Amino acid sequence: MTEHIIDPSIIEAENASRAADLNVDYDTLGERLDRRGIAIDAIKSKVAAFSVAVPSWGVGTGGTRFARFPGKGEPRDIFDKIEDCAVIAQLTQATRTVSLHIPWDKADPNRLKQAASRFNLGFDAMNSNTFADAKGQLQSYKFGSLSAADAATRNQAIEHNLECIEIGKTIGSKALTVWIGDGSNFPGQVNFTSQFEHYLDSMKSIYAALPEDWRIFTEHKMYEPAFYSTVVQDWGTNYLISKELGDKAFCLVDLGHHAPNVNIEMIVARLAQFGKLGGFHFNDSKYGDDDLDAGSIDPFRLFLVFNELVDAESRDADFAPAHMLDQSHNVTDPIESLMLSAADVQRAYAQALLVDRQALKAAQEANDALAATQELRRAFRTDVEPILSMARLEQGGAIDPLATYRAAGYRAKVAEIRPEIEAGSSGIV
Ligand SMILES: [Mn+2]
Repeated sequence: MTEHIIDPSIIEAENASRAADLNVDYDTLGERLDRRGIAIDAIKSKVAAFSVAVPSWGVGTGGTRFARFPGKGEPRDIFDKIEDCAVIAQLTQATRTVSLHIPWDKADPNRLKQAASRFNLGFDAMNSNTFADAKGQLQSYKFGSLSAADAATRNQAIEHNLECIEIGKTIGSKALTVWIGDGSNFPGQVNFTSQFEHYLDSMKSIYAALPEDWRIFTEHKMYEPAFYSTVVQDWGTNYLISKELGDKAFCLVDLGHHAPNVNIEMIVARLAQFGKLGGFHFNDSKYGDDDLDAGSIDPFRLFLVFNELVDAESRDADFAPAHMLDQSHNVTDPIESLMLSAADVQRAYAQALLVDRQALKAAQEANDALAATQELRRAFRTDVEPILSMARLEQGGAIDPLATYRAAGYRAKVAEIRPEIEAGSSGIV
């Protein structure tokens, strides 16, 4: 029996006030889609089955290099975080898994498993952390971790990743995501080649410990915290890594980890074509790794990414990249941001499902650029909100997650039992 944190009667009352309008909106959209040869219920089913993982670190208030402004009722530990994730899942019905970050979320794995199963939550990819020093660790990662010049430091970083796999095995995770901050700040500080050799050797040791049914995801990022060079700086290097490691290794695309204006959807297409697209960290960006809410800056780009994913899905039924949000919430209630972001990712998926693939192909083959791009724009301009709302309603979620969350007064309630915590690591990866 799944436990509910938000009293279902609150959700029912909130939904009751919106159900009549939703039914009209859904039927109207259904008629319009029907004229385009699209069955709205089929789209709704796919949207309902869609899930994006919530990062445990996302439910805490984030920060910048300059400051962190803690919010009220912030989670004190991973168990509070799991409860916050359960609220997001209950209201949106779009986030069935939680992604843990070790050592931030370190706890008895059996307790973690129990805590999540109370709310019928599963665990997504494990995330290792060798970009910061953990309390009491022997070697420092100041000058690198998996690619460090010092063998003892590399070994410690490898051991940490092996520990993440062990924890993950107990809690039912099936993947490890590795992102390192290794790089350099000065020309000449490191030898690019030997640094990357060290990295590959370390990753091979980690790969060797992966269970048979696990995947390993490597995440590229152009810069930061190293500002002159970064070891895994772009998708090309990421692809090389996945090829060097083997069939269980895949590339993870974090939308914020590219230079402005980079054609990310094309990177997605390339990685999918060659079977190396592992998954996503969804967020949005104006300038760099801003970790803004998914779809808040450039929803068209998010749609174009999903257009490639649906295209890949249409060619390969087994195509199933991992979806996760990776955001930092500095000025909003993280639960609110994550709920809206999950819906925005779902929205991009729903819009991409509306693209008439045959018409698009015909336009492309006829070199009719405008007809092709109009096909995409028509899908993107369709307001699919009634589909998302109906999918939530039918699964016990909220037609309007934000309004329902506010009506439930969750944040004020947990603020009473969770004492304010000091500003700590914000965890932007
Ligand atoms: Mn990320």
